[in-house]
Amino acid sequence: MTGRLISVEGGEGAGKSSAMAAVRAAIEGRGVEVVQTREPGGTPVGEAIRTLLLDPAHSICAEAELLLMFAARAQLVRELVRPALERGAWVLSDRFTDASFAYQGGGRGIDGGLIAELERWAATLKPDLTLLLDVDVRQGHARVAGRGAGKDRIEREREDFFERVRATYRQRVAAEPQRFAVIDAGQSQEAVIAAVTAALDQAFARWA
Ligand code: Z5A
Repeated sequence: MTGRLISVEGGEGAGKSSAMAAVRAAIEGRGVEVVQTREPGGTPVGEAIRTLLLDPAHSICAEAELLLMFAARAQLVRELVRPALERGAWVLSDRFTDASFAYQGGGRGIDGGLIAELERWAATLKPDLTLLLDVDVRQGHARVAGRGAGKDRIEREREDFFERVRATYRQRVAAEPQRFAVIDAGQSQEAVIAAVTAALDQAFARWA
């Protein structure tokens, strides 16, 4: 494989959308093909699973939620990610397996060893670089508060759930510091984009 897999992670209102655009522009600026995707989703099957997962009309137990996340991911890896990496493209994913550790592990309390086993078997890949947009839970929540009744099933969780999600992301950084770039997403959007671009420049230099 010659391609690279880059994921962007963060809690609610962290600003992943604008960060993704900046990452994409930085990679394309170096003449590299970018395949952009998202999780859960990214394939017809994955998008159908996403609709099911985020619909607030459904009550989904933690175990089913985890397995559905990995069902979508297994399909994404085989249908889109691996073929792209094999032809040398870089894959940019809005979330990847770290989100399952953070939300289903930290948030729902599922054993991390079990998630790691699913990662090995169903996901098979780890990102080469993960940009973690870290923001205070209340600050992130305030940014998306206007969504109100439009919140999806997971966004409707309580504040302590998102505190555990944030803490788990930080634990993952501590365990694998070389894979992560932590961006202070509490700053202005301009400062966040500058930090994202700097992190990518460092990665390019490392991989050159
Ligand atoms: N999930 C899971 O549980 N397990 C898994 O394995 C995976 C996912 C893969 C859907 O993901 C849900 O699935 C998600 C995790 C779960 N649930 N939650 N909660 P998603 O990534 O599609 O959904 P999301 O995290 O809810 O995305 P989001 O809310 O759209 O976040 P965002 O992309 O980071 O936000 P944004 O649209 O870029 O910014 C939000 C607002 O803040 C917007 O008005 C911006 O203009 C504003 N903003 C952004 N940055 C700034 C700064 N720096 N200053 C001021 N305002 C800002």
